Amino acid sequence: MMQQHPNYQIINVDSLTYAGNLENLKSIENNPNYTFSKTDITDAQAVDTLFRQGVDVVVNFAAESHVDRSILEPEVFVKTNVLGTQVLLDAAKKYGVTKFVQVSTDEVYGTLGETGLFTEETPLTPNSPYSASKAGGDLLVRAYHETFGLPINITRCSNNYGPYQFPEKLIPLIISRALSDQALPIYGDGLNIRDWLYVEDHCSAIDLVIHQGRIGEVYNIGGNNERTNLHIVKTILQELNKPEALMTYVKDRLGHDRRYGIDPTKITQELGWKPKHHFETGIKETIQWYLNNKEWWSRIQSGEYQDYSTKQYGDRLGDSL
Ligand code: TDX
Repeated sequence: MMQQHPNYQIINVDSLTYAGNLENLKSIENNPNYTFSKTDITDAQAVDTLFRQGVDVVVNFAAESHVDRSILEPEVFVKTNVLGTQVLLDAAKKYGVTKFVQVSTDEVYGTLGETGLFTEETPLTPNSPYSASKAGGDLLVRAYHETFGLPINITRCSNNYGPYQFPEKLIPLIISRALSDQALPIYGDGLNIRDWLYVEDHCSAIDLVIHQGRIGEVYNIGGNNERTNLHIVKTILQELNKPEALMTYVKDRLGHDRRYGIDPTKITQELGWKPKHHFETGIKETIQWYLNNKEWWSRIQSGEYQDYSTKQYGDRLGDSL
């Protein structure tokens, strides 16, 4: 955003839980148009103080986002993703923002069979505590538009990948574990399908929605890149020249959605969005980034993340953890 819109004043609000990392933003921390605020979006008073400075546009990226964690501890998902969204909506309403963009997920649509794609009209049928909490947030955003006329958009993207992704998500998890010759946990039969979207393509879509999205509309964002988990894991192993013997089939995720696939027709036709990155090159660049930034993810793989990792994979992988 700072490159695309050098005159914008950006306030970055983050409560810096386990996945937040100021190191990621070193390159802009001294830019006069950038401010960081360590604030929890569920803290209504602190949020009010921020909005009092004058805010035109809100883009709500703040969320607990990892499905496995929501199975272990659902409460914080409801708190941040539902209550936090409501706090932001109240402040946006009080101070009269010109646009509130809710960054959501295709997971609110539930799961697909072998055919069909998620459109903006697909009914919301979330299957995990995570996706249910995101759907709850989305419904509040919609309701503030219908009830109070708040100018909103909701975006629903497919699985993101790229640099700086926290190594609990499939792609960075597999890259980092493979590089350390650790067992690679494959849930169930490994044939679940996700629709992969390079993070910068997601960002360019959000930028378009901020500036050109029709008020009140939902936009699905996806790059038509459906792949099975096995395909992803084997591609990474091949690139890293590591043996497939590292692949370890483990107990399936509870309520594991089988397939996600986005129909991006609306954003493509209405706003002219097109992804720039092909999956085959995007995944190679991503692997290279993790190879070049081993220190970044090594530092993360300690402390709180280590505790979670033991809880999540301890029983599944036993001694091979
Ligand atoms: O160890 C693993 N083994 C495994 O087989 C992990 C972490 C995942 N998986 C499987 C589960 C999924 O089928 O890989 C697939 C991708 O898993 P995640 O990276 O956890 O992503 P997913 O559950 O699809 O959700 C992601 O996309 C939608 C994000 O985490 C969400 O925040 C986003 O809304």
